[in-house]
Amino acid sequence: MGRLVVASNRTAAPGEDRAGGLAVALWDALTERGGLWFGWSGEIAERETRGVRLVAEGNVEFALADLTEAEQQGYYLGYANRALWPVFHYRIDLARFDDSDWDCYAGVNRRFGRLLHQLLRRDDIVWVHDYHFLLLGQELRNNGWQEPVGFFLHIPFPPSEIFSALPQHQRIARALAEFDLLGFQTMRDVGNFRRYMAEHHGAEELPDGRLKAFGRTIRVEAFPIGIDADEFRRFAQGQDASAAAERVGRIIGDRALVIGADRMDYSKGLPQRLRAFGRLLDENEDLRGRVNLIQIAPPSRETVGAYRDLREELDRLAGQVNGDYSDLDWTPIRYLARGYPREVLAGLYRLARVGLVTPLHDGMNLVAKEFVAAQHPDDPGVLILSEFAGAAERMGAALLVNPHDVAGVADAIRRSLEMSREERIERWRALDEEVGTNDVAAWRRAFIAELEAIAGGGA
Ligand code: GDG
Repeated sequence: MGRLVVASNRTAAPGEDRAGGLAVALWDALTERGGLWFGWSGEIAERETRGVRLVAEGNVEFALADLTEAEQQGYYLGYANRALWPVFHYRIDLARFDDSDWDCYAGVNRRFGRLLHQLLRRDDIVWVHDYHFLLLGQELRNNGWQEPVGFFLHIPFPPSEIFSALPQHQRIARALAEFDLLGFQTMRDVGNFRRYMAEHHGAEELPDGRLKAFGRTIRVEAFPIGIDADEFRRFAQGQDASAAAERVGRIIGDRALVIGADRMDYSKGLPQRLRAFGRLLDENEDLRGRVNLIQIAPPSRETVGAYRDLREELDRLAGQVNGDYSDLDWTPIRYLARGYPREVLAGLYRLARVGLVTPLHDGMNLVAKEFVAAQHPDDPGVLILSEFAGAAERMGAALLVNPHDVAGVADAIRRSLEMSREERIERWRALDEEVGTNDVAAWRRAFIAELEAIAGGGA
């Protein structure tokens, strides 16, 4: 059995934050069979350095390449986060299409492709991750690599009309066709991709479901990512979690807690969520003084303008609701623009009566799954979930909402607060079954098995 080679923008190299299901899942996959993890070192070099830094830990090797300042601006903050991220999250209005950003993005993919190719051995299987490396498969082929390469997209794939707004969509599609296996989060993403390929590139669907395009045959499938449910369950019952719950419990007393925790990103629907909570208080006098929203929102990508605007909007909205409704002994929204350890989050999820997960679009959304895993089986909280989160495809037992419908979300919160214990338990059991069965280990095993089948000529 050959090595597994993972390529992703950030890695879990020694010294990096390894918390989080994804880093752990990939790490487990790499240690199981030995492997190589390739990506950006997180360092900015003065000038383009030619090579990679190799670090080994057990049977896993990390190969880390630096970016130059110009590359970080053009490839990472530029094309990846100002063009691809908004377009893939259905926000053409926020996208900036800049030819020099694209050149830089293509240049980094080319350079990284060359670096990675030098490290590959003939029987390796290669698994590339996410929107930073859409061209990496093609770059490996340009360097002569003929063995299977798989790709997994963590964010949504938008409908054909939106994807084709990217000035470089043809080039990207051509590059994607060089992968042998394309994994998406949901059937909706798979459908969007297939329709785009059919409409723009005359792709044909073979009887076995594979796609024929650009003279290549590609397997295109949904692999919904999960969490390490056991770990999160343990967190929720651990000491740090209880301590956090106690600390918050002292302040909120017997008021019901509604919790949200999201990276501060415009895809997460945070302004709409604060408005919905405001609407709940507008319309339900009896709930004033009886319910608290804690919204944790660690800032991210703060140098990108759209993220700075979001921060200002959230500050203003939280201030407005609190200004309108706070009383001497009650502040409705605790809005915390900082991150907390996962154990603390788990404790708050378990304490909460309602988990509010209302992104406008989201590849999957792991917070929804973590909220479920953290609940007490005999007295679980209610998950309110956006129908536009990938997670909704298999978590229909949540209260599904349209995150743009502020009144509808407010109603769902009210309904959750009033829901009988029997109904809460019934819904939670269905959700917990899904989260426990389709966990992150199942996800990576399914993907790797598929890639191996291709390598073995089985597909
Ligand atoms: C991308 C896709 C897809 C949140 N606040 C804190 C904190 N978190 C953790 C959560 C969760 C993770 O960050 C966020 O994962 P999400 O899935 O919700 O969202 P993205 O970061 O946008 O991830 C997404 C995912 O990739 C995997 O494929 O599901 O759709 O956008 O684990 O708990 N963690 C800590 N402190 C915080 O304050 N430590």
